[in-house]
Amino acid sequence: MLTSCTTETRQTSASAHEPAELQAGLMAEHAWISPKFLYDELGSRLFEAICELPEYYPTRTEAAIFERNGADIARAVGAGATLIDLGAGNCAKAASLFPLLRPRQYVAVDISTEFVTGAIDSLRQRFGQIDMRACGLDFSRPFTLPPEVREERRLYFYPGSSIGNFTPGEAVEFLRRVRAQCGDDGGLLIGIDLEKDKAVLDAAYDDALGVTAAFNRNVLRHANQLLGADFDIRRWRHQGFYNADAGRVEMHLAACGEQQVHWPGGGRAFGDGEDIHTENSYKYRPAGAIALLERGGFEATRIWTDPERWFAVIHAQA
Ligand code: AVI
Repeated sequence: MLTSCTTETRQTSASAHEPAELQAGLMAEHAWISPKFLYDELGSRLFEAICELPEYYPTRTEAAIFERNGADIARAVGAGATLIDLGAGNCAKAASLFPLLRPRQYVAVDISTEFVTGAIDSLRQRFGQIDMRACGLDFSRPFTLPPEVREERRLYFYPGSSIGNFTPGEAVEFLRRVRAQCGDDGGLLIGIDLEKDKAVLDAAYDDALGVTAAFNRNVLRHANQLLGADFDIRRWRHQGFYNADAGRVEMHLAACGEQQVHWPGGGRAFGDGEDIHTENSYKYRPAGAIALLERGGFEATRIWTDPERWFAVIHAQA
């Protein structure tokens, strides 16, 4: 695991156990690939494109909540914090809030170090007064922030409903890890997607242009690279749908015809229609979201939603 922060550009140190993790999922009775493998460089760019799609409401709905309630949110969280952006990507969301939140230090944390370091380099030119750090680490596992990160008033920022990509049990563990790195004066500003009509959710995760399909199928290209596998990407079909009983959107890749996939030291046969589960995206009711935060050791102080109550931004304190 890579846990150092830097102000210089450097290479991602992919974790050595990734091929083993991929292989274990592919060999499971119902094959699966962790959604973190969706985000190689191309996957991160495809996700940026998803956020522009008319069907994918979370990004614009969350942005509208920040736009409409900016002053109120800034009052609730207070200025001068150490803003720790989990899954920062291109850092655009946090940067748009700098004028409101006026952080003293900004720490952009992401599994993709190249992506986040490049973003920080250009932000530094615009916001010279904020101390900025890029930090490459996989926060889906236990993590420790390096000593350069200020301990005072840590405000964790976790927008975009990425918490929905954990199971509720994993989400609680994740929140507890954040809480442990928070200090008693810290807090969390989090975006959480809410339950809504199946038709809206189905369209958001299976868009007309096929961008989400490309994003999902790209995980096989990434698996080919990491594992030396020979998935024939054209022979896998995207599935993205709301499973109301489980309270989550699921993404799968279904085999088009029987096929044998090989990788050094292993392989697997897939039957026609057999699928690989690639992502869950849990949707919560407001009360469920607050309860989740409480189980994670936080107390929700404020909740802001859009008029249709499709999405919630919550401030929680340690
Ligand atoms: C990053 N995460 C919150 C997205 C979501 O909505 O679960 C990932 C995504 N998968 C398909 N479309 C977007």
